[in-house]
Amino acid sequence: MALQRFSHCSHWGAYSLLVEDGSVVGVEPFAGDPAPSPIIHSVKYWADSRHRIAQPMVRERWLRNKGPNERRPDDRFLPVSWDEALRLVADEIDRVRQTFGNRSIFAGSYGWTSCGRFHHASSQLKRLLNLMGGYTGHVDTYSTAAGPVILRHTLGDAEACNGGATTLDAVAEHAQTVVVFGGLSPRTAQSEAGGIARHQLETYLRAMVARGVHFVLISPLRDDLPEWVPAEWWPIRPNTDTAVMLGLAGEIVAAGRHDRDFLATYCSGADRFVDYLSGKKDGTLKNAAWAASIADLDASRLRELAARLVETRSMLTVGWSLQRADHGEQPYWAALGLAAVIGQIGLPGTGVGYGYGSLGGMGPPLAASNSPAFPQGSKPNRDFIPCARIADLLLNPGATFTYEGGTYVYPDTRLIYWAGGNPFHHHQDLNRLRRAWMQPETIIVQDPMWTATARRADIVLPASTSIERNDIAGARRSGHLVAMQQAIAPVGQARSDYDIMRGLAELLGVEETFSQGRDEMAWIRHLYEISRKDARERFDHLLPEFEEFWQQGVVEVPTRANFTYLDEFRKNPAVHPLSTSTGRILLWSDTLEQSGLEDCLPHPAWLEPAEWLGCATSTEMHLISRQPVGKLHSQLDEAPASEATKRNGHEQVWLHPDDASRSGIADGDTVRLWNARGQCLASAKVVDDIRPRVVMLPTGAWYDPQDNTDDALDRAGNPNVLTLDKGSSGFGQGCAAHTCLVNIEPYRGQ
Ligand SMILES: Nc1nc2c(c(=O)[nH]1)N[C@H]1C(S)=C(S)[C@@H](COP(=O)(O)OP(=O)(O)OC[C@H]3O[C@@H](n4cnc5c(=O)[nH]c(N)nc54)[C@H](O)[C@@H]3O)O[C@H]1N2
Ligand SMILES: Nc1nc2c(c(=O)[nH]1)N[C@H]1C(S)=C(S)[C@@H](COP(=O)(O)OP(=O)(O)OC[C@H]3O[C@@H](n4cnc5c(=O)[nH]c(N)nc54)[C@H](O)[C@@H]3O)O[C@H]1N2
Ligand SMILES: [Mo]
Repeated sequence: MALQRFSHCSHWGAYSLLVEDGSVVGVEPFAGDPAPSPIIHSVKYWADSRHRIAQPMVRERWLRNKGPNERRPDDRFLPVSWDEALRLVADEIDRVRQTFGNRSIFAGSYGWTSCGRFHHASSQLKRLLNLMGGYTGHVDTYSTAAGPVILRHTLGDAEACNGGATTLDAVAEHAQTVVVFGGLSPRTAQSEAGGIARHQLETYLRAMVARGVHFVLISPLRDDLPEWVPAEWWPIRPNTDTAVMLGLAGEIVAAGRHDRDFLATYCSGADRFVDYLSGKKDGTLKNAAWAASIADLDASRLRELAARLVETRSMLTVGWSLQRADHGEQPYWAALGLAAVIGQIGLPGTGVGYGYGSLGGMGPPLAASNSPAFPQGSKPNRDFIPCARIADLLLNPGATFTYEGGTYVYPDTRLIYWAGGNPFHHHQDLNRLRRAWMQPETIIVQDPMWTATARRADIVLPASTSIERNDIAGARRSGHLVAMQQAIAPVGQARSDYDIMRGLAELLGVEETFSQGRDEMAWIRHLYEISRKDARERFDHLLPEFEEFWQQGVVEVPTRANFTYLDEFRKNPAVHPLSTSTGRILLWSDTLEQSGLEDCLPHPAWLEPAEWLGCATSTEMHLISRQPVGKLHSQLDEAPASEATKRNGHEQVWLHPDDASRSGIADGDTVRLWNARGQCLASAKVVDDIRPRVVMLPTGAWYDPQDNTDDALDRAGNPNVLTLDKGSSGFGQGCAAHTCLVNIEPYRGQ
């Protein structure tokens, strides 16, 4: 049979799938992509993965005795027909909502699933459950929670950390100094939620390099900027950035070089913030020497940088990783405080921006017109948890928690339905999650793969992958819409997420409202037409007819280039106030003062994290569990791009030569990482480009514990057996994965 080409897209890029005899034989990047991700070549491994779920399955133990159970990954699963599986699921949804109420169904269902906007698994699930009276959901994400919560409060919205900050084209054109906290890394910029056709981070970085921008990289790892970017590297102690930001601000204030006009006109509470910096509040002067002692950096270079920040056009970039930590609100707020003291916010290419490069669409111009999204409908009940509080929810029904100034109660969860996410990859302290996971009566997982989560479900529904169905990609942080064409037949008995939900809707009596009578292609066309109409009406931008789009594969949508965040506010704060309590940037918060939280004070403040090198024993190391270079989270862990990053079947942990020799570890040794929460194996990679006393083990290896006990050794190297399951603070309740101390030693076992 002749070679066929299909347009397709994943979170890591747009490409053509080359298909022969029903199999994917090649993948070609979208011609318009200046830096395609190698991960596109992994997608063909979706089709013949040994992890595919062939047909619906039910845990035998649960069938015999429905209710809380141990959910051992080695329990027997029985194959059932789709009719039986859907009937079991529909009955459980109905039983739990009738007996315990809709809040006892947890369907936050966090996860990246596939990039198609129509078959988006959790949106499909939420649309169905909204028609059935609702569910308990989640707010914010694992990616960002502490950050957006504090920015909503202090800037009025979270735009500055969602892709709405000053665009990188403007930074490349205007900034003279760029201070990078965390990273501007093509590694993370490979991915974008909802797909990305053009990877542009390197283009902007090259433009900055060509203009001679002075870069300072403040990060425990040198490779957080490409090696071709000439930068000063300041190997900071993890989780101490807030002290550096406050110390820089304190130096500027002490030198009398702070922008008094900016602070008076655009900020509220600046005086009290300045009092904190000068030590009036707590007797400690926040200056370069103070910051250097906490962050273990050079005080004189901090002083020089403080001067440079006010003497040149300067931009502070703060990665998402910094707020995925204990007190993760603080570096975001402190960076805002520092930028306010410098006074360049709202001017072209300067000020502060968050999350550049954390995803591929963070920094490039945003789409201006509406992007396609499958409508979830409105949620009839308000119950929610902060995204990363899942184990707390299951372990503490009826307990209260605080969030964004309010106090709420954890519902009593009887049923979990998870579609398109892998909590046994993504959640912190997996042993704690394993214990919590025993509590619900029923757990349903919908995924193409036998993930660690699917193995711990009672009913397992095999979803097709995106290459086995049609869909559409396109998101706010993407300048394109991409036709995702079905390239191969569904594997085994897999069904699309829409077909599964539509089948359930039928059994639950809401099919007509759920489907609106549309099949897959009718929905995709419908979603495209909404975007097309908006582009035409609001931006005079003509997108082709649907047929032409579908044939063409990739089309461009209008975008907002050379954007300066807060320029209108800067020009006229009375006409364009912020949506904060005072209309200005909050450097002091009355709400936080009233709430009396000890872990989120009324002003940006240095607070010691629960675990950091400042409180470590002589052998403990700080673990950075960052995003993997060769895959997206746990997806396609077995494909070559991911396998290439492993050694001897283990994920590789990076450590400094000094630490390696002190611990008797040689490059390539199998090592054991452990702390009180768990232990895992990894292969040691000895590198110079990491701060001593820091180890880096990427996320994504498939959790593979030796047995089902608390001290089970995870053989794959999933860092979440080690990480801390704690909210960033009582305000943001964000994931604190980057706050974690571990021990490391050569592995002597078999
Ligand atoms: N230690 C530590 N932990 C972290 C982080 C960290 O920095 N450090 N980062 C966190 C962050 S930011 C995130 S976003 C999370 C990511 O965590 P997740 O989003 O849960 O990770 P994924 O592996 O992308 O899970 C997606 C799942 O969807 C399935 N899937 C793919 N396509 C489809 C489909 O079409 N339909 C259905 N139904 N399923 C599909 C995949 O097989 C996979 O099991 O991890 C978090 N965990
Ligand atoms: N290839 C690939 N790309 C991805 C993903 C993936 O799984 N694979 N996941 C995507 C997702 S969902 C997200 S949310 C983003 C996350 O994007 P980020 O949060 O930006 O990424 P991380 O890899 O967690 O961390 C980036 C760097 O932050 C540094 N860092 C960690 N802690 C600290 C600290 O306390 N201080 C300082 N100064 N630096 C610190 C580390 O050196 C690390 O290399 O990545 C996205 N991009
Ligand atoms: Mo994320």
